[in-house]
Amino acid sequence: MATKNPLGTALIDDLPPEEVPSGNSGYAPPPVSYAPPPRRNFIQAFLQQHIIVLYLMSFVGFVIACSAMSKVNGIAANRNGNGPKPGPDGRGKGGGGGKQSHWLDRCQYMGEALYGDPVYEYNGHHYQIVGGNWAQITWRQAEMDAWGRCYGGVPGYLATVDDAAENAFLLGKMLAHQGFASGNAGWIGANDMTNEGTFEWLDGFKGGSVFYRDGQPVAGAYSNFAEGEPDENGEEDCVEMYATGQWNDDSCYKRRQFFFVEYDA
Ligand SMILES: [Ca+2]
Ligand SMILES: [Ca+2]
Ligand SMILES: [Ca+2]
Repeated sequence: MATKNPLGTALIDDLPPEEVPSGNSGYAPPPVSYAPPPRRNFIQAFLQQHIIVLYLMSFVGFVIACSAMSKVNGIAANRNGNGPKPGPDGRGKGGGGGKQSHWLDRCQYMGEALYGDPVYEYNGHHYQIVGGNWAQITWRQAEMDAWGRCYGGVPGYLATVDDAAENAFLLGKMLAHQGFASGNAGWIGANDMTNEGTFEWLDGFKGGSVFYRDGQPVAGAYSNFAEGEPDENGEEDCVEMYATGQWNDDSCYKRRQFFFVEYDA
């Protein structure tokens, strides 16, 4: 029990220990907070921890995008005839100047892509006669369709007619086609898009051999224009074969019933 000193105040020994004044008189410890530390936003934490990985992923994505764009531009350049030139074997062009490898790779991946049309063999090459009286096909549509076909591991192309025998073979197949009707015509690979009046073949992979210029056939080359043709009547840069077997230059965007696909296989 507390004893009193003569002044009547409590003796130090009798004070509760917690009430003993410390050396820092008046010091009050800061209140201790037991609230959990503020939680960092999850995304913020993720970004901080994985920032390097994210930078790397962005860079890889950028490289892939650049590569894809360069491919697209390469294809466009090829289509404009500004792309890589044909190899020493002369292969490497087609489709108005396109690079063959894309189409070749596609055919080697796809195998055959004949779209139901029969295949005929003539003189070491194979052919399809595509269309019917009901069809309405521009030269450009025919050209692209031909490139999308595959036989023997190679893509097709709008036919190059090298001589009268090949012309007669193709004509015969068109006339015999079950969809043929009088007056129908079919697109062949001849055109004078590059230089007006200078007609050349798409030639599949071989690239644009000229067979007619300055109003007459190139020496040694075959052509079979009808009387008065080619006449560039309006703007006519693509060549069709009439049901007579004779040829006419006509608008590439007129529609015809047939087109002739040739395979170098
Ligand atoms: Ca041919
Ligand atoms: Ca023309
Ligand atoms: Ca014409």
